[in-house]
Amino acid sequence: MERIDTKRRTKVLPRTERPRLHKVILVNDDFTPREFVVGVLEAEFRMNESEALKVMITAHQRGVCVVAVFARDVAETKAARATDAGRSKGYPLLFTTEPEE
Ligand code: NFA
Repeated sequence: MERIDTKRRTKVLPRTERPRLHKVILVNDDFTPREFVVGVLEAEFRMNESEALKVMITAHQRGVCVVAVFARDVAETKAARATDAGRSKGYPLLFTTEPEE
């Protein structure tokens, strides 16, 4: 019986794509005290005071600032914890996440 030749002759090269990193973004608001934002950045994102001040001021002046990039689950957890820290004090402080290009 005639058999159909199904043997693959072109080699399939392994291609492992790395999962995209996600940015944590600090969003400005008119109510959260500056020192509180700095404290959250230090505690949740392990920044020193001058790094935290820079990020806070950038968000204050431009509306948003990228805080750091992480694997998606880490970014989402940190953004949620940092947002909750503000909410627990009655502040509208907001951290969001978005995938890197
Ligand atoms: N805009 C806030 C203030 O003037 C400070 C702030 C900065 C809040 C960055 C949120 C994010 N008190």
